[in-house]
Amino acid sequence: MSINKHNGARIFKEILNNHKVDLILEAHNGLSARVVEEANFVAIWASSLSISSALGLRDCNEASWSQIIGIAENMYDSVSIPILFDGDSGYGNYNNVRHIVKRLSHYGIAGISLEDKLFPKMNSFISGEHTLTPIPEFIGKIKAAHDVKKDEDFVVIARTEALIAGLDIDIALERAEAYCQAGADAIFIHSKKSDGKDILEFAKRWNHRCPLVVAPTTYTSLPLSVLEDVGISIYICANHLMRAALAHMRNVACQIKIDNSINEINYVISPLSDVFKLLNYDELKIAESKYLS
Ligand code: SPV
Ligand code: MG
Repeated sequence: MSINKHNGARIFKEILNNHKVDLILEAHNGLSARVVEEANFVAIWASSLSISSALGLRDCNEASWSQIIGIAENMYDSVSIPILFDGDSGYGNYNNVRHIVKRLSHYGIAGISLEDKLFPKMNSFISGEHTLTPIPEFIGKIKAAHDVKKDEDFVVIARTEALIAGLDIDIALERAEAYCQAGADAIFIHSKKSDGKDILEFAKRWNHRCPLVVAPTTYTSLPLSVLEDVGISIYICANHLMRAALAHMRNVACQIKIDNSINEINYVISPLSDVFKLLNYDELKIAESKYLS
């Protein structure tokens, strides 16, 4: 199926259900979204951590939902591939979820991931307590999202933070089962362990009941084929362009300061011609000949 702005949700649903694992990469603004598309990724993860960081804010709902959605809309306008929106814990209760999902699906965003933590939530890799939402309340959010979506194919992914909260795999499975019954299109099972063994055990016991989503930020050495075999459908590279930007910006800033000059730095940064190419300035010439002649 060809990709256009109008069938992103359908395409993303197919990616979710195609019985193979697909990598999707984080973007946090229009430019990074273009980079993800240019590199031929099938979809974009609109990461709360990366978008917040790019705003200079912490990933604990310091940025408002409207700020984050505004960035997701910028990204949508910049690319043609589907965007999966990281909706945190829904910015409140079922009613906040309704409000956000209406707006996302109206705009053409492909789907939302909702996590079973309290609002405001804290990034999963920050130590401390990660309190979970009671199951009935979270089920209400999943149902509310489906009830208001403007696109039949808009995807609702339920993320359980049970393992992040230090609870055992039985509890994670119990929550996943309840979310699946409530209509979640996939389960996002998250862990901060470095070997990924808990994810593999969860996935084996889940036994392909519905597609699984993971973000293996800490367990990077698990082979993709192993994850695919246990039913992982989406492998989120959750923060890598934001971290790449931070590392490179810092190097360039230090070098300019040391050199007191921008003469040498040109060789390690993108030429402006690259920026103009990526953002398709040539199209303006074609448009000018159409509209200004
Ligand atoms: C994000 O990228 O914002 C995520 C993944 O939700 S994590 O940072 O691991 O919580
Ligand atoms: Mg997040």
